[in-house]
Amino acid sequence: MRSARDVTLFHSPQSRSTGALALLEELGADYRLQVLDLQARQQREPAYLAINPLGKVPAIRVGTGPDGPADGAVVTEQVAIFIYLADLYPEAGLAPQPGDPLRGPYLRWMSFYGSCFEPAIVDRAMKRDPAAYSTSPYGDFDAVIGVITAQLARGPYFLGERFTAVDVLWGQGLGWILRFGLVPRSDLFVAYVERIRSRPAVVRAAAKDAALLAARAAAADARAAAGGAARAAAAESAAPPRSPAGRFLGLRTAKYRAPDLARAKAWYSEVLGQPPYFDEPFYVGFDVGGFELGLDPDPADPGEGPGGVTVYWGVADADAAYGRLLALGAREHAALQDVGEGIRIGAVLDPFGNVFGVVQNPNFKMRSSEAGPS
Ligand SMILES: N[C@@H](CCC(=O)N[C@@H](CS)C(=O)NCC(=O)O)C(=O)O
Repeated sequence: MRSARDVTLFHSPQSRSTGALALLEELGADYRLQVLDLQARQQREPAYLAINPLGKVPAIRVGTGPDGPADGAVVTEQVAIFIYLADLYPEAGLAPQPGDPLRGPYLRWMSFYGSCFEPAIVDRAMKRDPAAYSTSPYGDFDAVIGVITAQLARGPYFLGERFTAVDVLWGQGLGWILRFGLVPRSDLFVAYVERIRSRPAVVRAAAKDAALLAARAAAADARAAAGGAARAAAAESAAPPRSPAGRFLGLRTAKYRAPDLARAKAWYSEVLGQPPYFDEPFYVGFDVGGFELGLDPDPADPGEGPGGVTVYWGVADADAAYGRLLALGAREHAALQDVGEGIRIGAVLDPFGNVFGVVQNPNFKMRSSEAGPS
């Protein structure tokens, strides 16, 4: 059976498509997810390039039933998807309709996101100057931020008192760039992002993403265990038997003490720019590029022992990461220093007294995700 409301979202957790997922939740839509693993480059496989030749998420396909051919309408680009979906569910009231005086401002702020804000943010993230004012699609960065600030100062939402699909788009976009330190952390932006992020639909979307990532990590662990068993079996036949118990497999988890678990969870969610994948009153775990950062509230935990251990988390830009940690309330523990060969290393004290290290090491390539945020 086909229906104009039969929506498939091509999605990758914690990417731009999370905004579209949150919108589907806000709309109360009945939708299917087709999940792509960007790190595994599934977005560049022919099957997906047939949906979006640019190999980007989000994309939606509409009007194709579960058994029908893949001939439904395809929409790509966040802004187009948002406009399309919010109009598809007019009863949700998230899209002022033609004739409504807010329709113009609604379309303006939707488009401003894609045609001004994102280009400005990308240039800023790449530390690039914009093109000449007359050529640049956004003018200059400060002007863009000034325009958004002025608009948000007028009400809790982009269209004043009325919450619309525009806010789902901007709540997610501003949330990401606050986390990456690309815009000034003004009270106005922080409060706006929190207002949108705490909406039940947006929380549901974040929880779905966390569950998808946890399932992906569990599948990867199972594959690694199966591969390890196969390698061990092969090695066993060629070499004298040795106990697997003593073999080290690499770093898995760095556990930090967190007597105030709620505060530590909030702080590390901010620092890492992601929610935990494991969240229980007795332990909170974050998946950091395949390694676990754990928070342990147990005051009886003995910690690292007399010698102490400092775990250094790999970063692409140690100065930026260190500065951001300080801006988020960490204190300097070991000043950032250049130890040769382009390696920069330093450590801060997190607000709970743990030593938290960062290292930028161009010579040390990990197998896990050194690709930046998608
Ligand atoms: N113009 C697109 C941009 C989408 C985009 O860049 N998506 C990223 C995820 S945040 C992506 O799919 N990256 C995969 C890749 O480039 O390989 C839109 O507005 O939807």
